Amino acid sequence: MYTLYGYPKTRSVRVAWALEELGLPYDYHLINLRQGEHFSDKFKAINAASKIPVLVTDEGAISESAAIVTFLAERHGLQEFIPESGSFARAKYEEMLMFLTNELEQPIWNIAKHTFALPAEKRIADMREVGEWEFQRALSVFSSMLGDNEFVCGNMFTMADIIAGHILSWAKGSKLAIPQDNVAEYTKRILARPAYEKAWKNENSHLPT
Ligand SMILES: N[C@@H](CCC(=O)N[C@@H](CS)C(=O)NCC(=O)O)C(=O)O
Repeated sequence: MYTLYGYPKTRSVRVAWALEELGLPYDYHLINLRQGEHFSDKFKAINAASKIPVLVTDEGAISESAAIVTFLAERHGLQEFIPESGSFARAKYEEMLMFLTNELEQPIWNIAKHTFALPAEKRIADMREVGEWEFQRALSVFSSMLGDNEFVCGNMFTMADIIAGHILSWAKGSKLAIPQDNVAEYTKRILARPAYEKAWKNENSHLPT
């Protein structure tokens, strides 16, 4: 049985979503970011980076959301959720994952860091404008990569759609515009998946009342 360490409205929903898509049971362990629980020695022993998500398996702990969802699809996907290892389609999947996490996500993360995540004295107010500009630049690249495809890797739903869907939902939550019709429609389509709703509802249900 897997244990997911996470907190609502963070990247841990990516892993919860992947687990739900695969129909895998899992324990959910809330790491209370608001109370600084991620800096505890107990959690640092699980992830030295003090970050969530972390998936604890029988063989050890895995961090980095894109790596975790890829691992889950490799192990449990049964020819779905990820193109075959060594195929050209798999290279395009990896390309998409790298693009998403290195290019599309970073401007949103920068905005978040300079709005609330960094200590107040390290924040630069102008980063919002820089982030918006960088995000739009990456978003138009994403729009041409997506084209008329149903999913980011063509006609098969993959774990890259989970990463893309979460980033786009995060962008919307950060009030960033999504002017391209194909991306706006894709976002709606992906976020309507029942597994996504199950995932965030489960995370929310662990919040202290
Ligand atoms: N690249 C990592 C990023 C993980 C990350 O930054 N997680 C945030 C929550 S979304 C976190 O734990 N922040 C706590 C902190 O930075 O102190 C991933 O995709 O898993």
